[in-house]
Amino acid sequence: MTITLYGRPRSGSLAVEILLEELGVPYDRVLVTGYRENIQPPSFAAINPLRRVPALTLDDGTLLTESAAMMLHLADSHPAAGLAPAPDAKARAPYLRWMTYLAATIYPTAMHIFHPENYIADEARFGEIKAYSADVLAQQWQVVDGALDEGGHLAGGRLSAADLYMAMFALWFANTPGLGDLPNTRRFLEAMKARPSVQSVIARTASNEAWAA
Ligand SMILES: N[C@@H](CCC(=O)N[C@@H](CS)C(=O)NCC(=O)O)C(=O)O
Repeated sequence: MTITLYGRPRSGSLAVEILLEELGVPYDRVLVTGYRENIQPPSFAAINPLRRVPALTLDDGTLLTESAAMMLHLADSHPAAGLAPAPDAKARAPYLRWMTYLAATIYPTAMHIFHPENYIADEARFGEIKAYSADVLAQQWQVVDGALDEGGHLAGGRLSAADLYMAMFALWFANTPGLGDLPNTRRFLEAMKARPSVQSVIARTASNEAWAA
């Protein structure tokens, strides 16, 4: 069975797609759109009851939701790629710290900015939520900016899946003032954009190549 990634361009599937490219493992992509328009295929609710992307089915049929779980599992299960510090390595603790920080701190703040409708019914207050969350995100970015080492990595002095996960959020917010002022993150983003894995995913998105329906 081939690994299948359910997602859509520029969504949370981006990091998983970049990691799969880095690992060089074959995978299929299934486009899932229409969450808000209520036109999502009902069959997707069986895959993720929250109807959010990404979702991933592994080669043995195991289903995963939660982007961080996908990043951790894929990196751990391909040790030859060296994208996850071993459980007994010193770098494992900071690796888990930043993986979790991105998933539990940065991601929800980003969702408040992109999807205020998921948090409050009153449309008149969307602008307030977005502006407040943008300030919160700027503070959260400063923390992660300070964690990048001289080589631009979050853990272990080398590229890890945590960097690839962070690349997704940096790409989402590349043009926002909060990120623009942070020199380490700016350099990090440029280095990530130069990686063939990131370039191929971005090129596919830019050319709007359809995912398999
Ligand atoms: N905790 C989940 C969050 C997933 C999530 O919120 N995905 C967003 C896209 S980035 C989504 O599908 N939102 C539905 C929508 O509002 O379109 C994860 O890490 O995978």
